[in-house]
Amino acid sequence: MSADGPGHYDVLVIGAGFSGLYALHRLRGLGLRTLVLEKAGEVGGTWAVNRYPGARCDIESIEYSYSFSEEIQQEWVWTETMPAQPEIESYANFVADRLDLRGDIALHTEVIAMTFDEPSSQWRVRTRCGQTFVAPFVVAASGILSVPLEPDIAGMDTFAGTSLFTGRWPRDGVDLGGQRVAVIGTGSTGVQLIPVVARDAAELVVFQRSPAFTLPWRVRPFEPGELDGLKAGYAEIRAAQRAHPVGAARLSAFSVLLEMLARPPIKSATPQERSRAVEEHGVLGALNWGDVFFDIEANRMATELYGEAIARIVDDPDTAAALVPSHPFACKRPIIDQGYYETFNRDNVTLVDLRRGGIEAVTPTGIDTEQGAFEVDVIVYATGFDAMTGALSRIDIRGRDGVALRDVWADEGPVSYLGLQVAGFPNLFTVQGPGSPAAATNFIAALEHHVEWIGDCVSSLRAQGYRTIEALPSAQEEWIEHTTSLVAPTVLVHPTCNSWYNGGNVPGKKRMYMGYTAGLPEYRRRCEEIAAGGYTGFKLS
Ligand code: N01
Repeated sequence: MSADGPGHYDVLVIGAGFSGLYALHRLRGLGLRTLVLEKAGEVGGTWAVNRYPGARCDIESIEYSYSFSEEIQQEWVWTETMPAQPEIESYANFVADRLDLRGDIALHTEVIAMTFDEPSSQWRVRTRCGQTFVAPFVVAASGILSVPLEPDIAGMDTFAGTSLFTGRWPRDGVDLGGQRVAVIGTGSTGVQLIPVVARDAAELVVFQRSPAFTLPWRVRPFEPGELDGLKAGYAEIRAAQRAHPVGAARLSAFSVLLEMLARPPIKSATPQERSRAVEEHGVLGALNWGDVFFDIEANRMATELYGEAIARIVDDPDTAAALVPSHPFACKRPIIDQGYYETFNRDNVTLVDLRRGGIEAVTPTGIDTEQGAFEVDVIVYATGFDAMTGALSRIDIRGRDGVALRDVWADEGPVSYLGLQVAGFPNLFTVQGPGSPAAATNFIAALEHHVEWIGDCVSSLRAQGYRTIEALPSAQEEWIEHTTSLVAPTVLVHPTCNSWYNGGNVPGKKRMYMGYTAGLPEYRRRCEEIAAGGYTGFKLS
């Protein structure tokens, strides 16, 4: 590791996931002595630990990949249209090797505290092993979905069988053959996991608190020569991505939603037109109306149709009814699946709709609910994440006057300026912080922009002799007003929606929509304008 004193660097990066890997490459390329601190024993971040069966990205591989290196995008070989977890993890390792990053990554190095020393304008960063690192700049590349949320169910630790958490699935896998398995949680993770577990396990009991809206999708291996053809046109593919609001111009979970916005309203459709939509296009046809995002009544009408579409797939009418969501469509992240509803026609699968009676406790032999007891050998918790702010809230981060970041976010909600900085925390950059487009876009496209903006900013400050940059409270306030005004007319903020987008999935977390929904091109334009204007909204000193 390159250092001019024990633990002294120009920039410290927290996390060696996709953001951290690119940050290291970019910052090093700018001549900055950079060290990445990673708590895990491997690179890849969220994609290295969410190893549950069925884990897969819902954006096409040729777009869910770094665009900054022509060599990397030409050399790496994707095998499927939408990549599965093992391939994404291998890709992260390939990039780390190809760019010779490992020498500047400290693995097994968990940051637990950091303090901004005002006289020296330096961050002092402490790790669990007791090391201290010092640098004027810190880039938090700690992930938006990197802190798994374990539910608070009585008796969880008394279970005598195997407890598994999708967010830290055993590296060597788990043989579920012949086992009675419970899955708790039916978000994106549960919806991917459930069809695969159903095929492997002797019995599967799905504990569902909120049914998902999910659209069927075909993932397939590339045909011979297909990937080469795509790679030959990579310049056009990347240009189209850059121009697209979600940073993915080909079909993805997000682009399906965007296309819906341009569709006619359900409210002016005739009953025949509505029925035909379901007959011809199933669950997608049920939801494919332009007014569902803005009009809660239209949303309810679409949900009713959605129920009809489910009933055409799921044989048992009770089970079909139990799979119909109660929250508005689109207030949670879109999900795409492979054979989710068909799974509930299997003899070895039981659905427990917790809206009819919740979980009371985990016992040594299984799960007790208000509807009865279920004996199982394995419990899988697919219960989500403390998203966006979770990773940094777990570090004791002290900015000006010793103020703790976790207290600011607890009191004011997940505030930030551009999702890049929080007022009162100079020289601390957040990659994909709250208020940035991350949550509703192709994360890789979004992170590339953030990393590049941060690198340019640090270089520019140093060239001009500035030591600190910090978001102004007034600019932060205006940004939050702007981001919240964008979603105010939509179902994204409906009170019945508890989602990681708004923090409603974490007990006690202050609710605030944490994304920027005007799209990546508009966001980029604003960030470039701010930089060109001498970093308007930031104080430089
Ligand atoms: O988490 P979630 P996730 N008792 O929060 C339930 C990304 N991702 O890991 O909704 C019973 O969506 C909870 O119920 P409720 C993607 O961005 C991407 O599935 O709170 N149930 C919900 O059903 C995604 O949005 C990919 O009522 C409990 C589930 O657990 C994000 O990760 C794949 C419970 C959590 O769903 C998060 O998805 C996977 C309890 N005590 C993930 N506590 C792809 O790229 C929670 N639940 C495709």
